[in-house]
Amino acid sequence: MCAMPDERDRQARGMNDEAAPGGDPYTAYDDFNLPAYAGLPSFQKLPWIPDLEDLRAARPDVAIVGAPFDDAVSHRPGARFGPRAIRQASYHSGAINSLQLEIEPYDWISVVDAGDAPVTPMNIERGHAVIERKVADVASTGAVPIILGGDHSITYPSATAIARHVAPKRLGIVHFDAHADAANSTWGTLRSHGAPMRRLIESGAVAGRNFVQVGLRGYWPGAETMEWMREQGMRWHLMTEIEERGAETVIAEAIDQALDGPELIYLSVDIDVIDPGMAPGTGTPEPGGMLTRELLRAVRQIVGRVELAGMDVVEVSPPFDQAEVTAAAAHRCVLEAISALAAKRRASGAGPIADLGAGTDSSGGG
Ligand SMILES: [Mn+2]
Repeated sequence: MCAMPDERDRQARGMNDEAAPGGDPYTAYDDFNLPAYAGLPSFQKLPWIPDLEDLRAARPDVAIVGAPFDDAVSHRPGARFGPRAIRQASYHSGAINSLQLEIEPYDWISVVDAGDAPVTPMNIERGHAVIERKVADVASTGAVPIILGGDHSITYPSATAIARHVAPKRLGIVHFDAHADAANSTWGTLRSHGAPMRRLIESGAVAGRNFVQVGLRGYWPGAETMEWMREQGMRWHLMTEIEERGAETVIAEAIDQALDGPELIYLSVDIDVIDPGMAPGTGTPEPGGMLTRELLRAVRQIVGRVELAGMDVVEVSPPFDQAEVTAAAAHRCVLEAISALAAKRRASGAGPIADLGAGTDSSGGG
């Protein structure tokens, strides 16, 4: 899958082909440039490199990681199917061109799909352990991991791995969500998807004052939990604040708060921060959320300004989705982050990488 296309393929760029219409029905397209629905469904048809040694050899700038785990949900299940749905939620193939940032990201950074953490069902501890190890392994290659959930409990092992990786530098977290996810437990389960943020603060992975939440609304958690959050120095921006001040102003403040001390940011996006009218495929939908366009703009704003150590997009539950709209929103959050990272690379004065979209050599396995 990662073999370098031959010269003829280079000229057949599929949906980006500027060449005159050809009469040759056997024009060759490599898998990367075939239509999105053909071939293997890695993220954006990027090289699939699940093996750690192969990943070390490829040395990508960014690696997608699937965390197909939903054993810790409190309500609707289905997020275990999220990584596959997000990977497939795109009609784009080949090189992409961000109109928002005026950049073809794969010209500037190499991005691969590192496959899934080897999760098995019905065992929360094992699921979290293998996710933590997978994220740690990917980070150890120098790539920025972008993790596709999975329920939100996966942020506990994932951000833990990133915090360990960046130490002694410190991590701040910007967390988009309808819910604070800072309960002590739900029904007595500490690894619940309602509790990962408390685990991260308790363990010391991130300081409470640098844990910043955006988009909270609705009727949970209770006052006791909010009081605990206050005691930790956590900062949060309710949906009502976004309504009153506008998302861009609020996000700018959230960045300042998360980076008040730390050098790096972990970005966690619960797709339920978007209004369920625009993102119905999720486990605990709460009416009155952000617009998809506001969230995509926020991802560009954050990744463009901070040093991103890792990111996750969680709580996409495909069985409850309609026409893949929720999976597409999650997919675009990832593309916006990739594009913003590429724009930063360009702005740093670094030159472009190889002129082929995948941006890696043929050393990848899988
Ligand atoms: Mn959440």
